[in-house]
Amino acid sequence: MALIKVLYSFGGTGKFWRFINCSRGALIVLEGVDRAGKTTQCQKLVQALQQSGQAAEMMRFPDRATKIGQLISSYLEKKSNLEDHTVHLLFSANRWEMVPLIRQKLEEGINLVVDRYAFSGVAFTSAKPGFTLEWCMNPDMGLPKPDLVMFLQLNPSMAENRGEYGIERYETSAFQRTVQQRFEELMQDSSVNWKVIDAARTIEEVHKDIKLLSEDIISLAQNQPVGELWR
Ligand code: ADP
Ligand code: FDM
Ligand code: MG
Repeated sequence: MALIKVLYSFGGTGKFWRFINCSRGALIVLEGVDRAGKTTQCQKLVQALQQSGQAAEMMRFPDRATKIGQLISSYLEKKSNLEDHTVHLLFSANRWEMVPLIRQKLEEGINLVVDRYAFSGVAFTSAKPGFTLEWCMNPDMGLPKPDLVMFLQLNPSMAENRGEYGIERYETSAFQRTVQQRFEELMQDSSVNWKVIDAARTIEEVHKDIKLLSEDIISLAQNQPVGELWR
């Protein structure tokens, strides 16, 4: 009876066990150019982890639901214009506003699968004229550091074959090619745990690799503190 009460106060056996175990969730990020398959793979990974009994939730950036996210969304939809530095800082602020929630979920033992993070922030803004990588990285320094960043590698011409680009800002092949180059520069940084995934294969083949890498990092991250990005 006492045990049932304890389990009830923890909201279930999963949370109770994680409390006893003191293990945290892993922060897993998927990056890549548009159409590389990030959203598809994030959804499949969360589903697969949940099916194997692991707590997992998806997050995406920009998170268009917040007030800052609404400003960003309107900019991306070309309903409003924002000065380039300003919108870069808004994208970063949109990540910082989620940090308390990210930390809370990780502490609760929930694995977070994130569709884009600061790397998209830097790659997209630094693809504009007059922006250095260094300037773009600054506002995101100190964010919770992902335990693993999987870069879905897809030749921009193959990405174009996956359907017409939409009408949002940045959805042109010339811009996407520059974004790809900036991602390649970011991947030279060995302080981040980058893994390059060949995204030109079938959805299932790509998923298999992503799932294996994620399971490994979930075990590794359990007993390590969350790091600080680019610090
Ligand atoms: P992203 O989030 O990176 O922009 P999506 O996951 O939205 O990419 O996928 C873009 C389009 O390509 C969707 O129509 C999706 O069904 C399709 N797609 C995703 N992965 C693959 C794949 N491995 N092979 C072929 N088509 C894919
Ligand atoms: N994007 C995304 C940025 O320019 N900066 C950022 O920090 C982030 C997270 O927003 F064009 C761009 C990348 C892409 C758009 O599109 C978001 P999706 O389809 O919601 O991922
Ligand atoms: Mg997407």
